[in-house]
Formats: sequence, structure tokens, C-alpha cells
Amino acid sequence: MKPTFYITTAISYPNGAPHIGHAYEAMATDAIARFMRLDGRDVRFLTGTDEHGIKMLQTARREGLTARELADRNAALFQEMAGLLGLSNDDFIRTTEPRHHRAVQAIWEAMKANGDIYLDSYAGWYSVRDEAFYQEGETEVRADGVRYGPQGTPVEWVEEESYFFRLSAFQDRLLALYDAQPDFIGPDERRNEVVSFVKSGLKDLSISRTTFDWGIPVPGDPRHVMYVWVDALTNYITALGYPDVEGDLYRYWPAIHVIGKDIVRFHTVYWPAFLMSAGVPLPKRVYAHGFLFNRGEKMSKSVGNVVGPRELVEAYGLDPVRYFFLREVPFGSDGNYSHEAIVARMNADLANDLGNLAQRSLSMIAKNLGGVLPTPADLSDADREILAAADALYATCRDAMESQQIHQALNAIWAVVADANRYFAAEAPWAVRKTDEIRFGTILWVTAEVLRSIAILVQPVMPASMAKLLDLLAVPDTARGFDALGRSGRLAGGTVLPAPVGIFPRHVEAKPEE
Ligand code: ME8
Repeated sequence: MKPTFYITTAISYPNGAPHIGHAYEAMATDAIARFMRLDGRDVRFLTGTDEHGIKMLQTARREGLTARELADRNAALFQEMAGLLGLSNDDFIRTTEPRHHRAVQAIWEAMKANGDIYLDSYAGWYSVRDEAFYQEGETEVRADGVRYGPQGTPVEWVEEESYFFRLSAFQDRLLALYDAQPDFIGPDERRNEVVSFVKSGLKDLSISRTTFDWGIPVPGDPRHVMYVWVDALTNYITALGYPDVEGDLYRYWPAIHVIGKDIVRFHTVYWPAFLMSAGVPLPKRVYAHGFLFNRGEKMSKSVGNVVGPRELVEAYGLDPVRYFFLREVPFGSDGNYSHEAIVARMNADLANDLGNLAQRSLSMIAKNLGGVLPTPADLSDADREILAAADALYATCRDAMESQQIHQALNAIWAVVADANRYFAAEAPWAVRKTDEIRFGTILWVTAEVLRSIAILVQPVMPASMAKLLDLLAVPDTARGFDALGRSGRLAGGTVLPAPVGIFPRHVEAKPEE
């Protein structure tokens, strides 16, 4: 039996069309899911939409729609984005589905049965944009006279009857969790923030609202709908069949949650506390990526610099977009993107470094050897060295991907791409051919074999392009998993290769119209 691996993205608010921040999180999570599948895990990858709450309702009103109409219209755009980005998700959850309704009511009942839910009244600050309650000390009144929360969004005063979750009772258990499971929160910077937030003291959390009805009703008291974060977080277990914890899908729990840095508190304080209360085992890890900025500016509709995922994919192609974001932005840090930066990576890393190496070596096989992969003769030190560097990549990538350091895996791979280019230039097969056919064949075999390792390992990030490269190397579908890396899957001399074609076109600027 394969070991299971469960990974999730945050579920997005469909109060607008998906933006590049959503796409980034989805592509990164997809790359990890694909990596683990190729590495022999039984993977479950979940994404979806978070459709309830006051933010959705307010946006719908502004657009003259019902909340459900808005949710239906925009959830379809998120599903479309999953197709556009080539996501390999196994499920797409919408929090308006009956299966979710049932799971959320069940977790509420479980928390209540544990004595952690009580009725009182709430008076405090609320940010609709963050769907978050804040303590007064976390807010500030700015020069414009408006009071803002810690994420820079306006807060409003809320006063109403509300059910509360006894979060204050979980402070010690949460601190013990962060202590016992040091990699529960990553990166470390985020972990430190959470630990100090929890150490500073936790207040009970208001978890229901009475002033609107776009949400899941509280069991036994339908005047209240549940706080959208109780609802949203539960999606991760709904999708495994909760409350049927004996069901087949439940074997995938616990999860690794990939989220953005703005929602760490919900995932690492509230969520584990809800689960402890409900008697559900905790997630394995919560990893927060950074925010993407268009040339350093935060993307927002008001600033008008939102470039949608579709425009990016249409302009540069899917695989280059996936590669760009995952290589350029250390996963966990904020990052910038711009046309110039994307084109630079496309042309240097993809077209030149990897694309040209493949094109030049495979063309020599086609032209000089009738398209038949040569059999290597004795290996030189240089051959052995470059093969060893390629073989070592698996362990390096595995370590990096186990800790969500996608960029480190790509850095290591492209260091070997650079080595392979140096090897190819130094061995000068085009000159060797004239004096030593056998050595010529060996150089080309070694190069092809290095390309094979690279193509197998890059599949999670650029699935379509690497499928093409593996086709050019005549690697059968059954030999593209990580178990075929290294000696066990070496290319066999004598194999007939298909005619080489380019994998990565250079990006050429369109000429301005005369
Ligand atoms: O927070 N760069 O939904 P959401 C990178 N529904 N990531 C970004 C980003 C940016 N500019 N903007 C947003 C929610 N994100 C909740 C989640 S989970 C149970 C509920 C990330 O649509 C953000 O950090 O506002 C989050 O992880 C995801 O996109 C969805 O954001």
C-alpha cells in the first residue's frame, strides 16, 4: 500500500474573478501534489471556493445579484481556472454543497458536546474584507478618520447576540502543540508570529451572526448562521467525508494546508482549536506562502493592476508561467512579477539553457546517427561526474519538496542544467565526431541521460513540456515516475528516437504597429 498524502489550497472567496494570487497558490500546491504522486504516494489534492459570509453577500448586493447567483457565477470561474492551470486536483469543494452543510453542523455539534460553545453577546470590531474579529488593540484610527485592522482593511463595530467558542481554554494546548510539533507552522517567521500571538492571550471567539442569513444555520438555533471561518475551515475534512471518519477517503487525513500569509491565524490557532474540541486529529502542517506583487505593488482592483491568470497563460504559455512563479519567488516569501522578469526566465532558463541543450543534442543524434540513441562506451570522469550530479538531484528535490521549498528544488535542477551545458560545450561533440565516432556517441548518450533525469524531476512544475521532452527521449509512460530515476531507468542504446522538435519557444516581442 502506498503511503497517503493529503494537500489542500485555501478555498477562495468567489466574490470576484480569480487573480494571480489564487493562481500562484494553486500552481504551487499542484506542483507539490504532482511531485508526491511521482514519488509513489497515494495523493489527494483538494481546492475549492468559500462561498458564505458577509463579504459575499455585500458584493452580491452591489452587483444586483443574490449571494447564490454570485457564488455560482464566480465558482465557475475558479473551476475554469483549475482547467486553465492544468491542476491535478482530485476534488473541488464548494461550501454551499450539502455534503459541507452536513459536515459543518456535525463539527459544531461535536464542539458543543465538548462544552466549548456558549451563547452570549458580542461587541467588538469586525473586518468584512478579512471576515475577521479583531481586538481593539490590533486596530488603529488613521488620518482619514477610519479605523483599520492589522491587515490594513477597515473595521466596523458589531454588537449582537452570538455564540462563542471557548478559544481561551485552548491557549496552553496550542502552545504545547507548537512545541511538540515544531514544523506544524512554516515558514519559521510565521510560526514565531503565531506563538507570540497565542502567548499574548486568547479571547473567546464569536462564531455566529444574526444580522444576515447567508451562511450555514446553527443547529437548533436557525436565527444564527455560523461564522464563515468555522464553515470554511471545515471544508478540509468535509471533502474526506466527515463526519464519516470510518469512510474510505478519511485515510488521507491529516493534511498539509498551503495558504497565504494573511490567513495564518485562522489555520494555526482557530482550526487546531476547533479540531481539538471536536476530537479530530490535527493537520500535519500549515505552510504559508508570501504575497505576489505586480512590480512591487499589491494587486488590487482599485489600483487597476490586476493581471488575470488567463492573460498570463495566453501571453506566455502555461508551463513558462508555472515555472516562472515557482522558480522566481522563494516559496514562503513575497515576490514580484513583471513582463520583463517573465520573459527573462523564459528565454534564459527555458529556451536557452534547457531547450537548446535538448535541441542541440537530440538534433545531432537525428542528423548524425539516424535518430538512433547511441550505446555508451567507457565513461570518462567528466561523464561520471555529470551523471552523478543528475542522480543526486532526486534526494535534493525530495528534501526540498518535503518542506515545500519548491524554488530550492528548481534551483538545484537548473544548477545541473548549467553543468550539463558546460559539459556539452567542453566535450564539443561536433568536433569529436570527426575523429572518434564512439566517443561522440558516448557524449550524446550521457547528455540524453542527464536530460531524462531533469525531465522526470521537472514534470511536477511543467507537466506538458516535460512530457514532450520525455517523448523525444522515447521514455515510455511507465518509466516516468521517480522510481525510474538513476541507474534503474538508464536509457538503452539502440532506441529509435522521434524527430526532435523545439520544446520552449523564445519569447519575441511583438513589433509595435506601424
Ligand atoms: O482568504 N498573492 O480567500 P481569498 C498571493 N476564503 N496569494 C494571495 C494573494 C496575493 N496577492 N491574494 C490572496 C480567503 N492570496 C478565504 C480562505 S480557507 C479555509 C478560506 C491567497 O480568496 C490568500 O492568502 O481571499 C489565500 O491563501 C488564497 O489566496 C485565497 O484568498
